[in-house]
Amino acid sequence: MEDIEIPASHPRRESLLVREKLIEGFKKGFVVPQGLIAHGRGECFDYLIGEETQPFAKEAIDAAVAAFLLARYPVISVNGNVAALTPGEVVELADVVGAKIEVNLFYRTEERVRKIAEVLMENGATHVLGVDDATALIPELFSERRRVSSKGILIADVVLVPLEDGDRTEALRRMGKTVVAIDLNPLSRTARAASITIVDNVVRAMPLMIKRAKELKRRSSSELKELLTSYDNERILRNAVRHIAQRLLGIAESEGLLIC
Ligand code: PTJ
Repeated sequence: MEDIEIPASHPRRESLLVREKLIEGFKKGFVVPQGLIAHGRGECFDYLIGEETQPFAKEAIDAAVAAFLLARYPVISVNGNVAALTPGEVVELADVVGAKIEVNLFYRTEERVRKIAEVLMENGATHVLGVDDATALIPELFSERRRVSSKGILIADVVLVPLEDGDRTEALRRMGKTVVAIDLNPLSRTARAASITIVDNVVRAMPLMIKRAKELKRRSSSELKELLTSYDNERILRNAVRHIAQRLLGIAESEGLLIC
C-alpha cells in the first residue's frame, strides 16, 4: 500500500494524521485490525463532541490527575492503539506521577506484547511490566485481558485504562481499584463502570493530563483530596451526553435538517 501525502490545508489533516499512526502500528504488527475499527467508532463520537476537549473532560482530567498523585501504587495500562497514538505521552505521564507502565491486551499475543514494550522503550520507558511477568489473573474475567503482572495492575490502587473494554473495567472495580478510563463514548460500559471517565480523544487527553499533573503536583494533598471527593462521574457523563445531543441538534438545525 502506498503512503499518502496529506496537504497542509486539508480540513481534516489532524484526524488523518492520527489515522496514519494507527495504520503504521498495524503494518508493524502491534495494532490489531479490530483496533482500526475501534478507532473509527471513536472518530464518530469525536465528531459529535466537536473534536475539542470539553469542560466535562477537563474536570475529569483534574480528578484523574489528583487520584494518580495521591495513589500508593498507580499503573498505566497500554494496548495496541495507545502504543500507536501516544507512546511518548504514556512514558512522560508515568514519569510525572510516578506510575508503572504495563502492557495489557485484549487480543493478546506474546509477539504484540513484546513489540509494544519495544515501542515504549524507544520512547524513553526504562521498565515495562506485562512482558514476561503477566502470570497473575484478574478473577471472574475471561478475556486475555485477565493476565496481569503481580508487580503491576494486580496490586495497583489506581489504574489508567485508555480504550478499555467494559468487562475488565467492572472486574478492576470489583477488586476495589480506582479506574480512570479515557473513552470517547460516554455511553459505553467502560465509561459507565469507571470511577473517573475522561470523555475525550486519547491524543488530546494524554498531553493535557501531563500538563495538569505538572501543575497539580504543587498542590497540597488535602487540596487534591478535595478535587477527588467533589468529583461525580455520573454528572460528568450526563454533561457529556447533553453536550453531544445539543451539538447534534444545533448542527442539524443550521443545516436545515430539522423538520420540527
Ligand atoms: O490492543 P488490544 O488487543 O488490547 O485491543 C484494543 C482494542 C481497542 C481493539 C480493544 O480494546 C477493543 O476492542 O476496544 P473496544 O471494545 O472497541 O472499545 C474501544 C472504545 O474506545 C470505544 O468506546 C471507542 O469509542 C473508544 N475509542 C476509540 N478510539 C479512541 C477512543 N477513545 C478515546 N480516544 C480514541 N482515540
